[in-house]
Amino acid sequence: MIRNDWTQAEIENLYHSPVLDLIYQAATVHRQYHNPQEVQVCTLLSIKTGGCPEDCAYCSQAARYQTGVNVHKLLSVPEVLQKAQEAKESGSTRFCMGAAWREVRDNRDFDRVLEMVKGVNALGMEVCCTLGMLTAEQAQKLKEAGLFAYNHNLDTSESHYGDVITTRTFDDRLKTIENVRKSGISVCCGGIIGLGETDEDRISMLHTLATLPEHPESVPVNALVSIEGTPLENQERVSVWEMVRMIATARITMPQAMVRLSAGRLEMSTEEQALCFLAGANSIFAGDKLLTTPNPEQNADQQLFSMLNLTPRPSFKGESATA
Ligand code: SAM
Ligand code: DTB
Ligand code: SF4
Repeated sequence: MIRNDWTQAEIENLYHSPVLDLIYQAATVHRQYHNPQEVQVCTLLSIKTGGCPEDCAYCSQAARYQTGVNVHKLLSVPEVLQKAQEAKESGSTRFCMGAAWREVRDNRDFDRVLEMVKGVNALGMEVCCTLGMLTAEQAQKLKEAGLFAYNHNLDTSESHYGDVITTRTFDDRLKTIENVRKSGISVCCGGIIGLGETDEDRISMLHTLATLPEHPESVPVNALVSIEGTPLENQERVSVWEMVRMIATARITMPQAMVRLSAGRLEMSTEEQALCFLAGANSIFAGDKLLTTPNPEQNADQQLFSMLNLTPRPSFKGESATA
């Protein structure tokens, strides 16, 4: 049964259960709603890199921090379609384009992104974008161009939000998510752990997600990749048990969602990633780069899939491909 009325206390109880019980429960729910052998493979591409006016304390692309990121203006449509084709050939079924923007503006850059969306959709891939804040009208235009999903993370709890980002609010995030939802685009929304938040903050973020009128179709769980030059450069790396608790609690409270083991895989062993899949993760980012930081090589992921008997999930599963 899908519930949107989870209480904070219920989620807290789940999150703090003995970890092996939590994994067992999540694995059980996972098997009721998904084929546990199937893992979605997504590829990310940064289509516009760096120079962002926001102050997200974790981000390599905020202009105000000296991170050494290679700033790049918006890529051309053929460059992007070439990357999407390569991603498809290496087995990805979802292609996600990220831009270091605070929000979308109605200008020629947005028109170009709409062309990219049309082109990637025509390749038969699920096309996803993450471009910052969107109005309802912009969401509608993306939908008409064939956008399948939009990523916009809560990042952290409402109460920790102001310690991480001051240039926009938690409510701004919720508003964009609502605009995406209303347009009929699939919602991809999750967060990051390792930002100096408490367990209570993690539970509260999951509570916000699990009590949305409709759960996100996809919930990325990122471990902070600490970036030199940002205010969070010295944060300690999160342990696998913290990732497992987040993934398992997301899986139990939002059974139908794809739960994505997102940033942070490079530092994880095969065994640690296997625990995350057991706890209900069923999606990853593949390709040697996330947006600006490294990710496991294709060879390593092929070995991971073969070792754990995993198969890539087909695109548009349970959907009709929309044009
Ligand atoms: N600028 C847009 C925005 O902020 O919505 C889109 C791109 S932004 C890089 C997408 C998401 O990536 C962020 O919301 C955050 O959750 C995640 N992210 C960014 N930097 C990260 C890092 N260093 N470690 C983990 N996750 C990160
Ligand atoms: C998400 O939740 N994680 C991805 C994607 N959505 C856009 C981004 C991870 C970025 C990690 C840091 C970097 O490579 O810059
Ligand atoms: Fe800009 Fe997005 Fe990075 Fe924040 S997370 S600084 S909005 S690119």
